[in-house]
Amino acid sequence: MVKAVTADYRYYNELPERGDFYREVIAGFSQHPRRIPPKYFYDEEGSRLFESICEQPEYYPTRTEIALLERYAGEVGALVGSGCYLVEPGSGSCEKARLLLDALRPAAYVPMDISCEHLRAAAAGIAADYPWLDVHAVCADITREVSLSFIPEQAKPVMFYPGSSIGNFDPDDAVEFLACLAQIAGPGGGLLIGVDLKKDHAILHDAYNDASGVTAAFNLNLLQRVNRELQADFNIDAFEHFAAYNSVAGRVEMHLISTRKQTVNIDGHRFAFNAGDSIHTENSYKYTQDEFCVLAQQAGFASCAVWTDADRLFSLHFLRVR
Ligand code: AVI
Repeated sequence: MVKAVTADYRYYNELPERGDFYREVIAGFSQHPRRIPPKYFYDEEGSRLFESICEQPEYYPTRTEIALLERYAGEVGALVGSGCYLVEPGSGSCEKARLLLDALRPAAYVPMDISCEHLRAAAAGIAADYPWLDVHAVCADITREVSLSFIPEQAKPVMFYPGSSIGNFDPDDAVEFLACLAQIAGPGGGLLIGVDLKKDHAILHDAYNDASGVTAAFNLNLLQRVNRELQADFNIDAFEHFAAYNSVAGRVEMHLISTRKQTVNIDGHRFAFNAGDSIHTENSYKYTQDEFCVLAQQAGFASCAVWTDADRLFSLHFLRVR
């Protein structure tokens, strides 16, 4: 059945009634160094800033991955076959899925994101532009268990996880998360995933310290979000963005550094900072092609194909559940 040409899509909200934000910030502030999970970057303003990061000349991952998707969508389509359920956890603006839809001709597209308004707008755009496609938008925290009971049992889902967001998990958690994707995909299902590669440290440094200061604004917006949503009184001017490659751990680390001695109040909890104290806001692990294949194998996937750009900045892997 052909669907009518309307911005028509199905919407499911799987977020808990009372968000986990408060609990996770207070718990993260009891650790040393203090930390806030990176998934909380993506409120409306954070999602907007992230899209702007992706357009910065220093931030090579987005344009490199897009070029790979444009170039190899046909090869991916030949591996996947038509009629799959294309499931995209952390779909953001859904722009990268657009590069696959004509080559894959999936039966349904399932964007999933924690940022509900952003998700709804992106899903409506896809539904309007691809009237032949079933769109099921799921607002969820993808780091928690999510039920996708509307996917028929005979469908072989193909998970799509671009952007190297897998790098934002610590390796053990990455294996656990990939294992969840394997479970949703089921035996014979697939995973198309973008993975940022290890490279010259100067390229990495610049990518997370763009000259226009967009990454710094993205990092600092986290404190603005805590102020807005958790009745906190962070003085944003008293923290600064810090990002550097840690070559021992193989990751770019982002921190917010207190520039002075100060006390911050979050909904009645008081937290003291000395000058130089850090809030660790993100890790972005980089992998060699082989390191990532080992990780994916531990999660139950077998590698089918890997594409990289000529400068070996970024990789796109297609894997099947064993
Ligand atoms: C979403 N994620 C893959 C980005 C990254 O590169 O780790 C988030 C980001 N943080 C700073 N710039 C981009």
